[in-house]
Amino acid sequence: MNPAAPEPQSGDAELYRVMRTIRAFEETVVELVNRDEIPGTTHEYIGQEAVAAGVCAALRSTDFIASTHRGHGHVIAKGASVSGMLAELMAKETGLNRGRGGSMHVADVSLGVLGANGIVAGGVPFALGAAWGRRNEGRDDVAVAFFGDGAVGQGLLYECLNMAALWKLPVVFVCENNGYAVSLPVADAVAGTIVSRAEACGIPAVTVDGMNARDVNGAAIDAVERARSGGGPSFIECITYRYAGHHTAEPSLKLTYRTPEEIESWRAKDPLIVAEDWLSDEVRSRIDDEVADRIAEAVEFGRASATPAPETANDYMYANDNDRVRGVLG
Ligand SMILES: Cc1ncc(C[n+]2csc(CCOP(=O)(O)OP(=O)(O)O)c2C)c(N)n1
Ligand SMILES: [Mg+2]
Repeated sequence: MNPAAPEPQSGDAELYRVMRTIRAFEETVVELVNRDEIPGTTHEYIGQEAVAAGVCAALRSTDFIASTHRGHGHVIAKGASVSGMLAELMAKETGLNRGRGGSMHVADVSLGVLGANGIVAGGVPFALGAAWGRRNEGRDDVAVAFFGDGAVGQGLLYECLNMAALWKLPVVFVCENNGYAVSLPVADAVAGTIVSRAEACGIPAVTVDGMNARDVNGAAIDAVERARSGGGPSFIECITYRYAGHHTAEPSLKLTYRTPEEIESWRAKDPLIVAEDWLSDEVRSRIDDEVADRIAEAVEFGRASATPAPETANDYMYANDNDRVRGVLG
């Protein structure tokens, strides 16, 4: 613990535990992708952990989140089983979605996780729908829409900002501005500021240090409280950075859109290093050990699990309609 560090706050250990879990999970995922134990490519969340941890720490289990293609961190932070997630990515029957969803469609509706989403900005209307539905039921649950800076170029986001403001929906818009949409820098894609877009709809908007889980959490607590008490939507822009490529296949492409110096400069702001200052060495290493055990168990669980039987490939495609699907397809 750094003697010049700020006073400990309740929740610091939990924020650190969630971030360490996401980091360890993602590092393991990269290894398993490289060994072909996870099919396809995945989008790593490494570097952005403070956003998922800080936002989800402000939520209850009955609140909703709608995620993105870079969704593992959000799903873990909302409380999903790490073993179930890893098995899902390994396309195993024991996965959260029986191995059918994979990285970009992992979901756990029982925890309010409406799913990762392969369509840029595609999860945002899910959050609006969930918020609207819950409010109509007279409940005070809140829905968070996570999206990247790339979603700022999607018209769908503006339809959602407009509707959420008009209908005063209990939604928190969380923009993870990691500086790039694939290789396109934000400065070449977004005119003006990101928050001004929300402000144009009358939605209160703030920009926070997305590498600092306490800062993100503080903004999220305010926004969630506003939404829960009928005050309508809020918008949080989190300035963050991804250390890895856009996805696990990027290293083989040898892209040059960012310099090693730029990546290095963000390493000093690593959200885990920032949070290390808030905890004693003892607490930190206990959490590190617990997380390492949990991830090792998840790998064992995934490896020991069966892949879905080929004849079940069409199952779960339509609700309660598997016979029809089998009839049509074969
Ligand atoms: C509607 C749509 N357009 C294009 C793509 C291809 N695509 C996948 S990820 C991505 C960039 C997204 O950037 P951002 O929203 O900043 O998220 P980040 O990858 O930085 O987390 C694009 C263009 C897509 N998936 N969906
Ligand atoms: Mg981005």
